[in-house]
Amino acid sequence: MKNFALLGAAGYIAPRHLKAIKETNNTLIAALDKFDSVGVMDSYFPNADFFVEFERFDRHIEKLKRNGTHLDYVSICTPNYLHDSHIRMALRRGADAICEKPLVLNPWNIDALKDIEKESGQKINTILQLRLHPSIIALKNKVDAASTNKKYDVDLTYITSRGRWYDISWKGDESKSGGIATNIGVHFYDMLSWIFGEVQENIVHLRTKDKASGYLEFEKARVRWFLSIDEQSLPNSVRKKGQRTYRSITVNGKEIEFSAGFTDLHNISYTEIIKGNGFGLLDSEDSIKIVHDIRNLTILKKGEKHPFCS
Ligand code: NAD
Ligand code: HP7
Repeated sequence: MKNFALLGAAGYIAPRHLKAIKETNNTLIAALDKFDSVGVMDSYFPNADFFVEFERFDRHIEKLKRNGTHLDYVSICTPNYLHDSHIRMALRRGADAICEKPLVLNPWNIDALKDIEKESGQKINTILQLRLHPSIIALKNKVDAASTNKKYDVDLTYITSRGRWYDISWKGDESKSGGIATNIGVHFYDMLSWIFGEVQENIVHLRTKDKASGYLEFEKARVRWFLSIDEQSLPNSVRKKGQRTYRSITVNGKEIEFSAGFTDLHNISYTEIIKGNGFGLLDSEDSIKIVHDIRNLTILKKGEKHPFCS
């Protein structure tokens, strides 16, 4: 049984980590959050210690260490811009890190983490759960096995409506979240580069607070992509059903069904991490470079636009 600590325990994603720690038969010994609404811990680890101040949390971890309790993993569910700092804290305490995506906001942050990983001998893992989705694995296997040199034509539409709160929270602040392409799109840029190889061209056609769209060319695919958190972007047929999320990938015109089956991917991520098969710094490099470029590229009016991008 491994000992875990959790940072960001009061947030939206923390319960998926609590569940994964429990369902992989491990234990949570301590948790930290600046916000004290963490009653959810009772459903998983009522005996874990909880702190709202970093210094008290740190002192507690130090005390446990002196008393012979080793901290194996620190799970990091805090806002994106704090990840690298919280990863360093974990590694300095002799624990491996399990950090939510995006691991960091900029490519050079990864270089700095490589140094600390080497110095400490600990491992930095991240959550890239789309790589564990059965439909996505099937698509990768098909592309790997294909003998054609012809590039696939891919359209990716990712609409996941958010209310007004999003813009007020840290997620709406580009300096903290990286903006929507970084905070939400990073999943599909990672998936695309994992399946279709290195990026050859990256063009941005639209970049606002609630929408982004562009064209990415990979070794094996030409991708028109559209991402939105505005419910007005939903196709009418989807909105009529009362659905607020629409995720679609077509490959050479054929739909790949991947909207379902997201719920237990954190459990699978934890199982693989504990076996030593977690995704790490090298796995994150391509998608972090893509999102960094998307944030900084000049917006082009012309080119191969996604049909939803007017
Ligand atoms: P959230 O805002 O709901 O939760 C973040 C929590 O961190 C809050 O409770 C906040 O009080 C706490 N926090 C902020 N600063 C802190 C600090 N210095 N020390 C301790 N706690 C602090 O956000 P969320 O949606 O839970 O996102 C958390 C992370 O998970 C982000 O990196 C996000 O990108 C990622 N995430 C991933 C997925 C996924 O599908 N893999 C889904 C949602 C969020
Ligand atoms: N929701 C909340 O109540 N609070 C939140 O903070 C977020 C959502 P999905 P996930 O928005 O930050 C995706 O779209 O898949 C509600 C990204 N992950 O299925 O869980 C929401 O209003 C993730 O990387 O959300 O998370 C819906 O009602 C990104 O950080 C419901 O939860 C996160 O959005 C489900 O919403 C975000 C993927 O796209 C795989």
